[in-house]
Amino acid sequence: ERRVLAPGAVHVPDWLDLDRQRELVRACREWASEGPGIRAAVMPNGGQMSVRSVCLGWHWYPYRYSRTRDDQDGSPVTPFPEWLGDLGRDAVADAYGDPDRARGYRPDIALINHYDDGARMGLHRDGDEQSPEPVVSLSIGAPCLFRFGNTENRGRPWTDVELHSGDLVVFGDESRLAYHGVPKLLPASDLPDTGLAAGRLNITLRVSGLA
Ligand code: MD5
Ligand code: FE
Repeated sequence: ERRVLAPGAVHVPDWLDLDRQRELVRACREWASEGPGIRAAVMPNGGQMSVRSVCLGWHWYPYRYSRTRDDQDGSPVTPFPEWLGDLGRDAVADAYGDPDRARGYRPDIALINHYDDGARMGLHRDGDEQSPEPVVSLSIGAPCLFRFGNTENRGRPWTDVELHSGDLVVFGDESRLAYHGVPKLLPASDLPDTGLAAGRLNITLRVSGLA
């Protein structure tokens, strides 16, 4: 099942089977424990983000990318693994129903965000990448309310969408620079056993366009 949210934005509910979700949870746990570990990024105004994040390939900190963890211990970022790029390519092919569209898709960044119960993400645009290629978003664990806005400003119109464990969303074309956010997590009942103890995991795959 594919739900087109807007031109270039496609939601595929339950795209990851349970084995894949468990594999990703295991991998994220490992990545989060490497080096200085998972962290809540600090914004230029001194505020701390409520999600905790870890990066592969390029390290994001508000609002730039680096090969080193410049807001932590300066150590090199964990490499982006080949298998994750393959998963991203499959995601784009399935969401757009067009293998040709995905053939050249080579993500080199993964941003892994963990939301605990009170965490949220305000409306923003993902504009630090230099490439117009799509962002692949994978959700695991507790469901959330995802707010998909417009490309002009943080205000209406927006569309609220529930994202559940296993869901895929691909944001490309006109939707690549749309405002979006996560106002809240939703009550988690009858969750599949992914191995995630609590909260929500979101993995985004991106093309940096950086050398
Ligand atoms: C999340 N994460 O559900 C979202 C999924 C982030 C973030 O927003 O920056 O880590 S990514 C949603 C996204 C990416 C790129 C473009 C658009 C949405 N969009 O145009 O709506 O935790
Ligand atoms: Fe974002």
